[in-house]
Amino acid sequence: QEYTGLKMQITEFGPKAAHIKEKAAGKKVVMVAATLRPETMYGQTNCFVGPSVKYGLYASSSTLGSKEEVLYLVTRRAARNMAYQGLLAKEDVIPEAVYEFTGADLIGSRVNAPNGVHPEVYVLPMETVSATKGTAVVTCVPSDSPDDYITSLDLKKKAEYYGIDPSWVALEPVPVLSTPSYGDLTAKTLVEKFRIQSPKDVKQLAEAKELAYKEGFYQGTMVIGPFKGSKVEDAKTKVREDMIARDLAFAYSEPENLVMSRSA
Ligand code: ZZB
Repeated sequence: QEYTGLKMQITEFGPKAAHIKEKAAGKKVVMVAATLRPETMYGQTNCFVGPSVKYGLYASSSTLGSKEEVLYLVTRRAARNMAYQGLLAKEDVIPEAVYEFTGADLIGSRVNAPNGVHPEVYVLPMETVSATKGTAVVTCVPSDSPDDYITSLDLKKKAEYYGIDPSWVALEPVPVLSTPSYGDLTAKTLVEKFRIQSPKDVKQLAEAKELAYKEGFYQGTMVIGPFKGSKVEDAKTKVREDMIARDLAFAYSEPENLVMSRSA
């Protein structure tokens, strides 16, 4: 699986993240979100972590020896894949974290949202984040991801239950691309069409995600950014290459799931 690793630098450590800031000792901390939709980054409204998922800080290879050292914030599993790809300071070893903590500690921190209309967003909890996919850091694009749309609604409705400030989840979905069937807020349209009520409606969400991927990719036209008016099919690679060239992101891949490749 070929992801784009989006570099979301922490600009402000949240109320429970003082200990992380301390251990980072003045180094930049960059949360790496794994995405398959680099063309949708204009519409980021939050960054999600799994509240009980374990994360760590790992020294990046890109800034080794320079004054501006960078620590990537990902799961240990992702760090291992990154080490093999030369993205960490030490290659071919089981990388050692500078420090480890759970996602809950990151809630309420602020991060850069590269390419985003909203240049900075808050980190929020997403219970359905998988610890064994990507980096377990997920950028929230409620215009085009049904999971992100319904999770944002749920967080808004139950802010107190989740222990978050309502202002952290105040950004509305931003139209990024338009499709003939679902308009310019594909995720909202699909969530309503499938009557999805909560992030726990996993079956309908899987179906909605599949449709959003297909329709967005094959029928979508960009309505924002330098490739406005282009087909998503054409814009996708261009946006990705541009982000990588500007050092906003890097290529991050994961080995195929063994069970899947065996049955394929
Ligand atoms: C931004 C984005 C915008 C995404 C969109 C999707 C969509 P997949 O297809 O199952 O491989 N993601 C990444 N890592 C995780 C994780 N550990 N747990 C839960 N979700 C995760 O999933 C890849 C997509 O799922 C990634 O691409 C990421 O969200 C999220 F408009 O990044 B995406 C129709 C989907 N639209």
